[in-house]
Amino acid sequence: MKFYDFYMSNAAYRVRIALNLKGLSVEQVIVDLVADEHRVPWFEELNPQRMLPILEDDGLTIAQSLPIIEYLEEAYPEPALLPAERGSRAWVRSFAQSIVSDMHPLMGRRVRRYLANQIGATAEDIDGWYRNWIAAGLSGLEGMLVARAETGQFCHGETPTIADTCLVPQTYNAQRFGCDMSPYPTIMSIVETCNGLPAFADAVPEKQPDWKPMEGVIPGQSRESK
Ligand SMILES: N[C@@H](CCC(=O)N[C@@H](CS)C(=O)NCC(=O)O)C(=O)O
Repeated sequence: MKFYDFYMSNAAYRVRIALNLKGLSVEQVIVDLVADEHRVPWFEELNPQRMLPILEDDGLTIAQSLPIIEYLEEAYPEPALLPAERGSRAWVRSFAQSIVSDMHPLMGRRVRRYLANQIGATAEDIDGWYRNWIAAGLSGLEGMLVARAETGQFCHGETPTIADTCLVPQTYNAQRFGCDMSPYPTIMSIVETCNGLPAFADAVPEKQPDWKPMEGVIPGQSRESK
């Protein structure tokens, strides 16, 4: 299995967690998004959407983090990352989709780049944009967790599911941008439990071989110096 990865990619981070939970090793191919390596011909041929992550397995090329994780779930069912009961499976998928489809697309690097370069948004404007969508998304997720009897140490019950593989990277990102996480105690308790597991801890950007201090809100502007 070949996995096209970049330490800073939130979507790739989800897949790294799933691979670790399933104990799968991959040949990691680093595609440096900051250096625009996803916009070179060989990568565009691999993924015309010009996005990470990509998994290659068994002659297949799979794009999109959730379909990749669902593929791993079908190909390598143990340990299960989806609950057995179909209503619970639907809930886990809907929680994951709330992050992957509703939150993350509003915050990506290309969106921030467009806001800065095409709309003329300042760093402050972009910070405000980011915080607004993080707060809208996380408060909805907190509500989903609080409302549900099945919420346990993890988003669903007492073992990690696909919901956790999406939640942890999204909160990592929010913390990286200095968002106030105090309104989300249930989320933060789950995240702490997850990060106590090697599968999650080993997937963090800082532990990746290509890690370097991250860029900030506007590409080219480092937040680490702040
Ligand atoms: N829905 C996609 C999102 C993929 C995505 O946003 N990838 C980002 C990195 S996290 C990317 O490759 N961005 C390239 C760019 O912004 O130009 C997934 O879940 O895989």
